[in-house]
Amino acid sequence: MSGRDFAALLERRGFDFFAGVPCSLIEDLIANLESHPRLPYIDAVREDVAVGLAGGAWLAGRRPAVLMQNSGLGTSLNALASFSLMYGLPALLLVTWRGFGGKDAPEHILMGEISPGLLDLLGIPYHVLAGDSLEAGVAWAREEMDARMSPVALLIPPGIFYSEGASTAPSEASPRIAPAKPALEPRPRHRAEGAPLVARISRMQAITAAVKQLGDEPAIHANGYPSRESCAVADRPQNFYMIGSMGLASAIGLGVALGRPQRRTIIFDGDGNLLMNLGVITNVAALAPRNFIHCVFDNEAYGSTGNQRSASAHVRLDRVAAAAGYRTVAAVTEADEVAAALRTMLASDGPHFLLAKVTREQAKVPRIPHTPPAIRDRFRASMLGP
Ligand SMILES: Cc1ncc(C[n+]2csc(CCOP(=O)(O)OP(=O)(O)O)c2C)c(N)n1
Repeated sequence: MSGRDFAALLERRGFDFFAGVPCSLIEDLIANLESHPRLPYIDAVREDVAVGLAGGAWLAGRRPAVLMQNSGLGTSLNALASFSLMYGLPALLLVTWRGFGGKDAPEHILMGEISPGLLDLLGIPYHVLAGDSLEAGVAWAREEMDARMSPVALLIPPGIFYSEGASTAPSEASPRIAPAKPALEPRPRHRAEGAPLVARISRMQAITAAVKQLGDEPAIHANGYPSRESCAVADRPQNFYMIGSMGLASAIGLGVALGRPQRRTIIFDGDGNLLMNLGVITNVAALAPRNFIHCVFDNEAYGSTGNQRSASAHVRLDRVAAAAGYRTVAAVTEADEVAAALRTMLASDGPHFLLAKVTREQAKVPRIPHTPPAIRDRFRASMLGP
């Protein structure tokens, strides 16, 4: 089947949101989606980001599919285990099966051997696609993901899709670059121009100031204390609390924002969370969703695990966001500045980036009292209505 016909089949079955990282086995399908008049395809920077995007899109009412090579199953294990499976978020995983039958380039052999076993271990049901059962495979996946409220996979061996216009441009050998010498001395803070930002308020104070500006906007919270403190300040159905899936707040938020472009979407991120998947800001900047507001509570530490230092003491994340191409960027250190910046951002087109420097102080707040499915259901109801 051609990529175009397969895209049409997916559309007939109701799939309306696609995110992934390319594999040559589905080159034609991706080329078709990239230029499709109706079906959006997000070129995620990593497969776990695509899983986050798909989950966010489902929470916003879409029916998502994730495209990945089976090597990306390795990259997305934690996103699948502690996000899609834990919350119960339906998605179709289209996983190409490199290393199929033990015949492929060396880097694919082991992953090819263990791919079905990995899906079994995760408890993700799958079918192996065959040329004469594509229709039935997609129908099964659609039914199964809704019935189970879970991701399901279609493993795609080589030779299922033929190409209508594949590019065969040879990849250029990358130039050799000498590795930088590791820095042994602590580096000065914020070596870029301008005075350093000195944290004056706690994350709890910053979150309190931010939450007061919100109406019914959905807010996606990074795992750990950002979630816990925000829940203690104001537990709202529109709050999606990440319990695991560290690093995915911005990806999930991007999925929500793209899934419901008319609703402003806020991300309450941590510096450690953002650094874990920094590449996602290039997805945000490239797609430039106007309704996307990215707040980072930057304590220059992995606060939730004991305040181990993070790289953001040396790297101004707001400048990274500005360089990537966010529409507006602000960096603040006071509660009234948090409030004022967020007010402006809520009233204007984004994507916006708000860096709030905060101290490492941690409030004594309980864990999130809701189960993952309860967080999912009340959030989705707040997006779609009863
Ligand atoms: C993949 C993964 N690695 C490590 C952890 C442990 N962990 C949980 S929260 C956290 C720190 C998050 O730091 P940050 O986003 O800066 O938020 P903070 O707690 O400082 O507010 C870590 C390392 C995890 N949950 N998942």
